[in-house]
Amino acid sequence: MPDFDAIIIGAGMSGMYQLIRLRELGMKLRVLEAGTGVGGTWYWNRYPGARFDSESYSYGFSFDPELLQEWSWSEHFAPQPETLRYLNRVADKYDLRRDIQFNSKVTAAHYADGGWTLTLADGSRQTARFLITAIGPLSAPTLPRIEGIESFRGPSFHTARWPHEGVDFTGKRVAVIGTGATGVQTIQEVAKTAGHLTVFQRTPNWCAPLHNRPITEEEQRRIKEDYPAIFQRCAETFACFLHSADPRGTFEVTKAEREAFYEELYASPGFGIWVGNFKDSYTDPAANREISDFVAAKIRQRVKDPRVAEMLIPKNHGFGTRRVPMETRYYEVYNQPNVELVDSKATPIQRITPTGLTTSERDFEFDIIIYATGFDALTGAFDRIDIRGREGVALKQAWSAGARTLVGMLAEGFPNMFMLLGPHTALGNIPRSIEFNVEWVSALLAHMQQHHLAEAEPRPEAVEAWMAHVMECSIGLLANDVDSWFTGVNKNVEGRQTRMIARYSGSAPAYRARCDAIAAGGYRELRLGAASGATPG
Ligand code: NA7
Repeated sequence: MPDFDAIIIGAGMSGMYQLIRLRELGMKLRVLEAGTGVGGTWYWNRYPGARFDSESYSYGFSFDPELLQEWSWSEHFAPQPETLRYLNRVADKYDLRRDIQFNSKVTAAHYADGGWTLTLADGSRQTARFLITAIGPLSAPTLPRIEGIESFRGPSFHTARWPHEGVDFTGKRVAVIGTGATGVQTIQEVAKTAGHLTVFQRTPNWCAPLHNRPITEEEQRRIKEDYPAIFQRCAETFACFLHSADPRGTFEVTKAEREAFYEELYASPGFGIWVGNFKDSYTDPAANREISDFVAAKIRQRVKDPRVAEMLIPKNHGFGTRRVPMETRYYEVYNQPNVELVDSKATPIQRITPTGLTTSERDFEFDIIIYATGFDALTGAFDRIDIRGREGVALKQAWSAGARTLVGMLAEGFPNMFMLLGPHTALGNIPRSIEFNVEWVSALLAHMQQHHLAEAEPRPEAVEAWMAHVMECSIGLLANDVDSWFTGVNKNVEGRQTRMIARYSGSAPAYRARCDAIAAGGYRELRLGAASGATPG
């Protein structure tokens, strides 16, 4: 008999919710979590300035109406400490910690005889019939491959491994390497107190104003009343945000109307400017040029030094074809006398030294170095565990030419492994996708329980058909021609140098419809077997 019916790896939002749902099936459960607390992304990413880019009230769990009324978000886009408090509150309310083993990093998961054996970093082992990975799409941090990185004598941090006690920058000489969504949030915060901040930017990103502000009492009351409508809206939009694309094409309106619409979006809170723009903004190059030119003009207005403004305007990709970092006075930071921007493409960082770093042009001295250099996205967290399925085949090997899944949740050759937010699930406003994935997996396990089925694996032809759909959804996207984690590129990771179709780019409603059809049809796309041994639950 296995130790558990199911082991869930990860106590972030997906692991927490999966635990809640599977308890309802009476299963014996264990969550293994590398950190010392719950929260996943919000546990690890404690860097200064970390906060939501989704409206807070569209981001929290939706499954518990009582919790929705009990919890009051303080800002339209909540800061990380508040989100972590919220998730701890959920853990308290559902008494989740009794099934979570903290400080428990899983290093291997091997399938044999209808179940999984997991090995932890301390060498201990646990077995379960079902393995559920709740390990996150952006959770495997990557440091830059720069010589001498170990030699720096001062403190240095990756943003996703931030010290719990925080860092004081007052009067310090600070370097930030990286200007993605994380770098942008970090820079605008560190610039407030650092003695001198040097930003090393390899590729500028198109950033847009977040327009965050506190939630008033009146707004709070309305939000709590409107929750059903808020989540209904999220269920209907392309990427589960409150925003959705404007049904008009960019050139269906006059130039004046277009400018007015862009102005309105630029002045509105949140992702509207990205995902609420004209419908052809990211498929028609001419349309994309219009919005890019508009945002470039804004950057030129906001940054006083024209040379610096030009450095901050992306030249190799159009607006919205990479993740748009949301900002609060980010561009104005470069007007401050204590902030310097270095072009790391023109003058690459050659090595980290004991006292700072050296570029092809000059030496820099720093007290603190911050690496905002991102993640081995989508599949990186899987690659960091030695996952082996039937006949000892390694998942990393099976996915060497790109991940192959059925609806992002199942992989051929890896029976009884269910991936929450695996590659090819709809992402967008992530908790909405988490809730859907968790409920789909829970329904499958309930079905197996009812029918005394002990083994589930996707059929090869179903995987083939799903992969064809994933490919089809990506046709015509301008983002395909740009290096970013969207296209599976991370220059700091071996084997991630070339672009691929790394994620699902269809709509969330279309994704859910496909998953629901599988369930409604009795899971014909899966080989469900009454394998040897006990049935679940
Ligand atoms: P990103 O968006 O992957 O950004 C990483 C940044 O780090 C990006 O600007 C990179 O430049 C830069 N980088 C990486 N390696 C180097 C080296 N060696 N030298 C200089 N600069 C480097 O990660 P984030 O954490 O900001 O965001 C990830 C997602 O998390 C985000 O989209 C949200 O959805 C949440 P590059 O662009 O590769 O030239």
